[in-house]
Amino acid sequence: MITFHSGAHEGHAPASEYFRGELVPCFEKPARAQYVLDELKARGHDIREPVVDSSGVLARVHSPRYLAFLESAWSQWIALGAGNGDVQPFPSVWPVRTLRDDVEPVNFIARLGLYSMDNGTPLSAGSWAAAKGGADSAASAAQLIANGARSAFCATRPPGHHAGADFMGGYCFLNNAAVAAQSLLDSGCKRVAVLDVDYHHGNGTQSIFYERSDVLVVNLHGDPMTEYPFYLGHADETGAGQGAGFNLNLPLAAGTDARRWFEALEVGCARVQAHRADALVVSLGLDTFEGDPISKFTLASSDYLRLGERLQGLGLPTVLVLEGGYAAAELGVNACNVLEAFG
Ligand code: SP5
Ligand code: ZN
Repeated sequence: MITFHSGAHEGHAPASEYFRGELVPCFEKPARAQYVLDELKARGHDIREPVVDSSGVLARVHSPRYLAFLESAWSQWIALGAGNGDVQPFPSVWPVRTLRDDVEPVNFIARLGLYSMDNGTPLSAGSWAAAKGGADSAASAAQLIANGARSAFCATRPPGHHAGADFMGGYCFLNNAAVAAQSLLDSGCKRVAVLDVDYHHGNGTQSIFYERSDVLVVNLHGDPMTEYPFYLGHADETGAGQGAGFNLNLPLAAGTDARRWFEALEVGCARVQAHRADALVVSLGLDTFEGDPISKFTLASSDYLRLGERLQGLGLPTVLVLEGGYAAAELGVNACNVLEAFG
């Protein structure tokens, strides 16, 4: 399968994130993509740098003020203090209910909070370039599909499915799956389906398309009552307005095993089939793996062969976009198992 990958990902390398109030090394680290690339090369896949500039489609998925902030965030941060280049900025205040989010404060940390859903999405010098390289990869994969290819893979990091129209979160800055879906529509598809199999609910993708009927969003994930992102991903979220009926959430208890997970996948696949989509985008999170350090499903490496086979069986032109998966050393085998079984 043709894979798009931007070398710019290496520039997104924050040192630490918060875990139970302490700073710990980041789970979402450059080695993840390196393991995937090494395995792709070992199995003879065709790996290409992105060829499409996603600026146009990004402006259709994200808000102008968020894109402007993100693009210049690191340079704004280092301009504020001589030593800031070696310090990670974290938000510490957020405009929750009753507070205003329509006025951008001048204070940098206050603006960072305005554009963040959590304090778990650290920035570093190359974050914008890395995220943009991922979005360019997603747009490139969509173009390949529009030109007749059956499938394409985006070996992207940082991931994207938690990023909403105007916020970052959950290690995500730009919503690569939404970029792929919107690009497919812009190149002539009438209906697209997004199937998100990451352990965590793809709140960003859901919210971006929540009031639209042209993009069906199906999510299979840890129950938000106990799992991140907590505040979205319940079964009663089915879409609104024109989008009523075009969102399906299949929350599963922490500890869910492969047997139960594949049963839920069948429900999701049936809904995708009923949408009569022209193309499919898969948010391929691999943090459903039994060895994942932050997640609680128990899929084995061989289960990703079964996943690839099932996705193939949908019979749709498909863009697969890498999302989470933090058992870094196994990430390459798990991702390549999906691609190989897809064929
Ligand atoms: C794309 C993606 O997978 N983002 C995930 C973001 C998760 N951020 C919250 C991490 C909380 C970790 N809690 C770990 C509990 C381990 N016992
Ligand atoms: Zn995840």
